[in-house]
Amino acid sequence: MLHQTMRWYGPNDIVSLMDIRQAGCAGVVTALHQIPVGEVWTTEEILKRKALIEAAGMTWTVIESLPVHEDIKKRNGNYKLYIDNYKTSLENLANCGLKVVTYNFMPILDWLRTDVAYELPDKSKALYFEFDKFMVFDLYLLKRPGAEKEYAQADLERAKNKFNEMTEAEKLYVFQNCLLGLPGSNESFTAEQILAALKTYEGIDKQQLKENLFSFLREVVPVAAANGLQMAIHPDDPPYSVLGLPRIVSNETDLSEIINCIDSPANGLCFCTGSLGARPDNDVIGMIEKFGERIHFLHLRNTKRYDNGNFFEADHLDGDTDMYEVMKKVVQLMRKRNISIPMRPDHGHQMLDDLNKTTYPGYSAIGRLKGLAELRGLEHGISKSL
Ligand code: DNO
Repeated sequence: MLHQTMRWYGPNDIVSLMDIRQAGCAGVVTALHQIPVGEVWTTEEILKRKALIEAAGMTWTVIESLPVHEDIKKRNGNYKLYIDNYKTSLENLANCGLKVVTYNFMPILDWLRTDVAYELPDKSKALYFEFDKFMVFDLYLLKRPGAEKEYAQADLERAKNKFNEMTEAEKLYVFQNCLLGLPGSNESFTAEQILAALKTYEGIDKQQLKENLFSFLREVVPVAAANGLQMAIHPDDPPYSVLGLPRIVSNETDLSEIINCIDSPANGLCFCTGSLGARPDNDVIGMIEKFGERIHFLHLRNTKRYDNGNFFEADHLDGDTDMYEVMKKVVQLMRKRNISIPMRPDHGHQMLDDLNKTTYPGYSAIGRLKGLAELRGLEHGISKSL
């Protein structure tokens, strides 16, 4: 069976550990969000967090994320120090008995949505990425220098029409959503901060960023392997370039290159069906087959794609990714490898009582509980019938 978990943002999360346990989870996915990116995670802090989770009757199954400092992604500034710190954090995590470490290599921004409260017909709320609104943000609100050169003429026309039809309140809303900070923080970037950060990526193209990732992996994967840890890279979300930034973990070719860069079981994937599934040219089911041996953690989530790269987060069993086929492959994979892979229902709709609460976008309790229950039932049925 899958090892069922949910993400917990730590003691400040209004979703409690007991909520997570009541949802049926055996494990928790969390990170020490209070430690600034790049600093060492000390054994003391790791053990404190671990004890909290264990006192609630669960295990700390996956670290999500041990974040990678921007200097490492750019391979400049203090990157050597930050890589050393990363290695020390890995050793400390292993000494505390942890096993799976998720990270990503998205420049500046993690995941991105233009609407974090997109109302569905039943009045629940979902996350939505609308490409036209994103162009409005980029071209008219952020006013990124040179942005217009990166879009096709037809896109520019649509962005202009969209800008003209949006109210001031809608513009502000999109602006705020696109500037939301890292997961687990309540802070947002300012436009000035983003523009300044973008400048620091000038001259770093896709190939360069890939090389920087591979150099990072060549240093940290051996440390992970020696300490019995599994590294799991999370794909880009959305899985294509945004704000002119290179994105290098978006499709099958990217994943192959990453996996082949160091042939070690410690060099693995956080396989997110939601991120990868937002691209019509990604064969998500085929990718599970192809990369199965290196899948150390699963994010199960579904998206419904519209034209122009737009997508919203559908119910877990609905949307464009055939979750039945995904689950079948996963069950077969676990039997073949004779293991239980940790999974979490990634994101959920804001619904019922949660509509009156302020939660981290995508991480209210009830919608995720619903998604997890559906996925659990699906797995149960498939396991019995195979
Ligand atoms: C979004 C998450 C991502 C993920 C990181 C992993 O909800 O799946 O923010 O945690 O990209 O490093």
